[in-house]
Amino acid sequence: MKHKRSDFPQGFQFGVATSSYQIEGHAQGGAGATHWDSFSATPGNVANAENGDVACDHYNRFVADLDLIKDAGFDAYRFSTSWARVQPEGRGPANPQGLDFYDRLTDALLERGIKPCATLYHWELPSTLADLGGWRNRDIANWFADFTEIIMGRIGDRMFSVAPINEPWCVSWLSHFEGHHAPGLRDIRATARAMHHVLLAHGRAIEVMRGLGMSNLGAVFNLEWSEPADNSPEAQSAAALYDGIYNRFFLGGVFNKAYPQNVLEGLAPHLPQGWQDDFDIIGAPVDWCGLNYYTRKLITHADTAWPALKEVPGPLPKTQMGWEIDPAALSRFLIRTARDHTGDLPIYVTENGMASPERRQDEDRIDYIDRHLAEVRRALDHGVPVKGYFVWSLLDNYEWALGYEKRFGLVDVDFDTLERKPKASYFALKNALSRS
Ligand code: IFM
Repeated sequence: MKHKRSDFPQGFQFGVATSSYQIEGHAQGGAGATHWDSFSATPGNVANAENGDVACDHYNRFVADLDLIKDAGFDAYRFSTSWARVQPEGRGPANPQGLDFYDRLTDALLERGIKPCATLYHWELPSTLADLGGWRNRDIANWFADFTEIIMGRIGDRMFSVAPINEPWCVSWLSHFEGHHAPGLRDIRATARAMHHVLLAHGRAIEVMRGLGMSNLGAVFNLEWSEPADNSPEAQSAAALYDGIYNRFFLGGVFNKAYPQNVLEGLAPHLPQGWQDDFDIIGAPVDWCGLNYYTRKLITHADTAWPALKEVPGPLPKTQMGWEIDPAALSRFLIRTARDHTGDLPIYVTENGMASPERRQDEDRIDYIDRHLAEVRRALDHGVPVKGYFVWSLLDNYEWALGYEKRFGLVDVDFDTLERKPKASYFALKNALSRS
């Protein structure tokens, strides 16, 4: 790896990220059913109908996993808390085993000198709440606030940072418009409601955590750079709309208290009544902004109903996911986000990494990370207050609808034996973090 720790400012945080359903093993410890359990049990939704029942069995093996984080020299660990593990019915009584698990995880991180960075929700909605309409139901903002109070009432005193929701675009658009993730809907009214309610729930969780006296609260967005596939005005406006739906809707709601006009042209009729009155909750001040970045898309016009756009295959080298590798878009995003949305607020790259079939000598991943770190440095040179970079992911894990085949880990997991084996990228980062 070309980069080393001392290439970055003093105090810059290097971390790894994971999420609960993708690694813990959901079928243990008294966790309730989630919409990912039923989505994956439905033929055709998930590769090989795989689910998160066992995953990496992190629930039982977290001590060894945290040792891996420490041994590599990472400063921070970004994990998520499973709503259904904490409240199996989504509302009502907490599961003591679930709370104990996150309590022990937190203490084990602190004992190792690793900063705990929690995300409250990373996609496994309790089934009972899905039955009530899930993200389509405005009440979810209050259910989520109650969950926040319970879990952060237990571990909030020891968090370095907390963000309520991972990737609002995935929670809403990918899951309710494209149907690729649970609950697998393809309905524009459901989508519009989910897009708005996910931000409302974010705002309510921030309110609750402020009430608990917590600080260093943020929001995490996934961004995709949108490039017109050609010079035609149709492609340009399709790309601008893709950018609006994917990126600017969520950043705009939280940081500018407004949704982009080009998105409202198609979405406004489907938004819940009175949405304009929710921005004081949605836009409650946060302390940092997290960006998850992986790829770009080439976009052009499509002869369909709104949004009338489609992706076009691009020429750049691709990862195991089929995603084009475009590091330069990361610095463009960091610079643009600070300019248009966040100003002087700290920005973290909360996820970046690649899926690769290479299970030992993953030189492709080392190169991917190196090239993206170069873009973080470029943004720093432009004066963007980037404060940290998290690799997705520590372990190979459950890649949602794609099952266990797509491997994002710095550490290989044999899903038959659950044995962990650090890859070349793990050692390259360990070496980079120790060099000054
Ligand atoms: O695995 C996911 C993660 O759950 C959220 N961000 C993107 C990753 C890779 O697809």
